[in-house]
Amino acid sequence: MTGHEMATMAGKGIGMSRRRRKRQAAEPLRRPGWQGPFVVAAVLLVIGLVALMPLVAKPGPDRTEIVLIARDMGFYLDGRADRNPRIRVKPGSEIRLVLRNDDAGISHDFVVGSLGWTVPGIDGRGERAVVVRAPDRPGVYEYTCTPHPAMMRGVLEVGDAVE
Ligand SMILES: [Cu+2]
Repeated sequence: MTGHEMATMAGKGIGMSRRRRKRQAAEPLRRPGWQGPFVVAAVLLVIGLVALMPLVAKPGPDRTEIVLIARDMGFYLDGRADRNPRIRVKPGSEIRLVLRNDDAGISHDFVVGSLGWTVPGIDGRGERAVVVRAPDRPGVYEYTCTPHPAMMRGVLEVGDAVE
């Protein structure tokens, strides 16, 4: 290696490190200019998503769904075998009440008269839903099917003992 080559390499080395120093010196000046708004936007986005979560998630802890099946002149909870079951709901909870009629050729509805809840009649097979809100205080109410009140009636219980 000649003295000239060594001098050239040393020169390049100095040149590189000088450029690096220059870049490092420039960064702190540039950072607050363009990165600040992105950080603020990211924080706002996270806050927004967290705030929207209760609206997006449903049914939440206070929104439940009850699926009632009208079959063979009786009411059944979806997946349960007991006829005209005691239906339990939490005080103040919002309930999506679904009535499914499995009796072809027979009309059924679902009414809790004292609460003003009505899933309108379904003529033959089909499904209908209404959203209702349970009373804030515990209590016991009767439900019926308007065309068949003798055979299709049961008790709706509003109480805290509902898990
Ligand atoms: Cu009926």
